[in-house]
Amino acid sequence: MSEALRRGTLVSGVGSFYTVCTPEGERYVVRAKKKFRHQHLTPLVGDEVEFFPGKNEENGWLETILERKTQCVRPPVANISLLVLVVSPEPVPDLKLVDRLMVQAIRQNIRVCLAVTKSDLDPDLAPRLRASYHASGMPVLSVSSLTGEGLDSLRSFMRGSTCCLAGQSGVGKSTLLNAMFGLDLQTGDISEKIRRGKNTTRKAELFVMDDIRVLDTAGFSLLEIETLMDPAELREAYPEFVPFEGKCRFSPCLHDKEPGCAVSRAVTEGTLDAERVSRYRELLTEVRTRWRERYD
Ligand SMILES: Nc1nc2c(ncn2[C@@H]2O[C@H](COP(=O)(O)OP(=O)(O)OP(=O)(O)O)[C@@H](O)[C@H]2O)c(=O)[nH]1
Ligand SMILES: [Mg+2]
Ligand SMILES: [Zn+2]
Repeated sequence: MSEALRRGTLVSGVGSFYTVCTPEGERYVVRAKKKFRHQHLTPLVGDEVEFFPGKNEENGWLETILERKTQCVRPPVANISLLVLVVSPEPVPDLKLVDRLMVQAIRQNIRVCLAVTKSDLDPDLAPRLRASYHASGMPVLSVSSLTGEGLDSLRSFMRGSTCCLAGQSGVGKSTLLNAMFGLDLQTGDISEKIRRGKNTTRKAELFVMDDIRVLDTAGFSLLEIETLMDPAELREAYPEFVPFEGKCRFSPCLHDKEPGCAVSRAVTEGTLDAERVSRYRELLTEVRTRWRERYD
């Protein structure tokens, strides 16, 4: 007797074993078929899949990965509709990482917001970042898992979405999910010596609540992401440049060092945030190099 194919969501993966959750809330551990490896297709947390549950106590098999609506490389997750970027006063925010993740999200039409955690430690960080990202349109929320500040606003923001929390190790992603949803995720200290997190969360895991699906992911750093795209496309991922399109002396203008650039003018006039534009230019240089060397 052949078993029936079932539908479910991939909620976690360890090695070659994956946990799949059905719409009824049943969980099964399955293994990926070899064919995925031949297709260079790695199952991702968040994937909608078809699987055979497996008989008796045996593990089942992952049969099909359904078409992905979105797919992120870092963190490696599929089908998210909201990326919650998380920064905190400590570890010191890496805004290059924030910008890069924002680019990745915008290019796929994934909504993005910035949660500034640990507001109890420095209430000024969120307002500062809000000013800096104002022109980009990215919402910046001030939260504290310790005092509870902003947790309701963030929860409302996440309602109806499949959300992924991403950012450096130690910013408080797991602590935030525990505080917001009463979960019991393991959290870690910040190292006294290097002032960084200790990579407490090791893998991505999806939690399904009533009207929110949320992914906790392992912290990572700028070193782990590379951005391969046509340099001209990077500009499109900066919403604050849109009002200046067609206003530069040269067209197309990458808003780098071209004379008569409207973006440079806006920076001088204080309409655009100088640091954000300067980080864009750094990233542009990297993207250009990477694009030139893409066949090496
Ligand atoms: N003061 C304060 N400390 C916090 C807050 N949120 C988290 N922390 C502390 O920050 C440290 C790191 O928290 P985690 O939740 O493990 O951080 P994470 O982002 O999940 O880190 P990784 O799993 O390593 O990526 C812990 O010592 C937490 O107690 C907060 O709102 N206020
Ligand atoms: Mg964590
Ligand atoms: Zn320009």
